[in-house]
Amino acid sequence: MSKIVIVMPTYNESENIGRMLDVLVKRELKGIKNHKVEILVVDSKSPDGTAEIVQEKMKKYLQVHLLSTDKGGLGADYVKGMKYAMGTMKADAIMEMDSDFQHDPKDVKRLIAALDRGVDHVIGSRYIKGGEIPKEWGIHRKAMSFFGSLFARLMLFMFSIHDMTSGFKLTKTEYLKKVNLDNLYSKYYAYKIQILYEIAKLGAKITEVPIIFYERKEGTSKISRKDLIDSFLVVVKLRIRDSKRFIKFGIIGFLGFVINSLGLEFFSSSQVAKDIASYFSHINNQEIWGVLAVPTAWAAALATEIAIVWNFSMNNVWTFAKERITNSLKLLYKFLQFNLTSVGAIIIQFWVIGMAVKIFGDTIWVRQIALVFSVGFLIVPYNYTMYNVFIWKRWRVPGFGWIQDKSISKHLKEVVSNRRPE
Ligand SMILES: Nc1nc2c(ncn2[C@@H]2O[C@H](COP(=O)(O)OP(=O)(O)O)[C@@H](O)[C@H]2O)c(=O)[nH]1
Ligand SMILES: [Mg+2]
Repeated sequence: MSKIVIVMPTYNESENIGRMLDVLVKRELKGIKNHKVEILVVDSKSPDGTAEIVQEKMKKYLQVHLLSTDKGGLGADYVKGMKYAMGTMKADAIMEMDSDFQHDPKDVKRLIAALDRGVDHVIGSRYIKGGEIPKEWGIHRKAMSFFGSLFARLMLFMFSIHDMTSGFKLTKTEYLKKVNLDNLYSKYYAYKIQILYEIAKLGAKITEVPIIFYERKEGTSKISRKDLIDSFLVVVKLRIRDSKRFIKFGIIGFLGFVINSLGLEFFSSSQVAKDIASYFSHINNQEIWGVLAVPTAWAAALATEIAIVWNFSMNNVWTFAKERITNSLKLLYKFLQFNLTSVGAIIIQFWVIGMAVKIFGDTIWVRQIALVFSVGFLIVPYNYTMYNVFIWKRWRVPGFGWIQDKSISKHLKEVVSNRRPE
């Protein structure tokens, strides 16, 4: 039997908290037999007497606990509650739930039932079939909530999660313990997005269960306009933090381009390129194959090969340092494989630059503009795909054409859509 702690933050919820604890303890928790469920109210010294009401209830209900904190923001206060629940209360799973009845206490058992199916993180979701946001919300608020969630999904490659900002959720502490709760980017509402993202990366199995998010009846909402900006920043920071690899890839690629460009100039006036091209001088006036007789086309191929060697070795020691190949036999094998995948790049350069000088004349401008064109539009997308799929094997390529980060996509598949019971 595992222990579940419902962490419930409150700030000025005297109109709600008493009734909420009654409903939970007297009605909802009674029906849950296979878990020990307790409630931890995290109150931030509400001036309206919320804590006193909780203390009253604690005399009657042994399952209710109170943690009084300074007001540090919803995220910061949740973190204090989670730590207390994991440490002092030894929780195996933590439920996050609002105290204002926007989350229906009846849904507690539905979230727990999802956990019992072997899931690590259950989201009470407003954006899957059966879920709802308040009908009373104006179009502005609806759009903001929906597009906010969509933005986070796209930026963080979490396409299969529909509700990124739900406040009603259940998480196994096994995963929460691995998240660095002291260094979250947000102290406010956006902490939710980060925790969800981090545990998805850790490999938690995630499920969404549809919930109806009701309109608040008593008290007032504490969410503010700055939470929108805060959420935006959290998503962007996470993206940048986890895109270091792409940035490194870009730097190596840029230097590779400079090498390619200098190499092209060097070889186009070299004897080597002329010698190779002279083998094909008899087909010089053929429309397509005549390009084989163009020395600059061969210069482009040679320069490309040098850039390829540069890219391979530098990406191996720097960009993909974690997956770095060190065994020398394997390195040789990979290098050959890499060259095989790069044949495409050499052929692209050969034809684009060769054709360009054939048509527009062999000047430095034509060569360099053709190089920029072929690298920018053809080589970069081609190479990055090849690297990730074949060489360092970071991507899998699902049927739909979306290319996702393997570490995340693996764990986001299971989206259970069970209809809400009446
Ligand atoms: N401890 C604590 N609780 C908070 C804070 N801000 C909001 N809450 C509680 O968190 C829950 C959700 O807040 P609410 O204002 O209803 O947000 P909304 O549902 O997005 O409008 C409610 O139970 C609030 O009382 C805070 O800074 N500290
Ligand atoms: Mg609310």
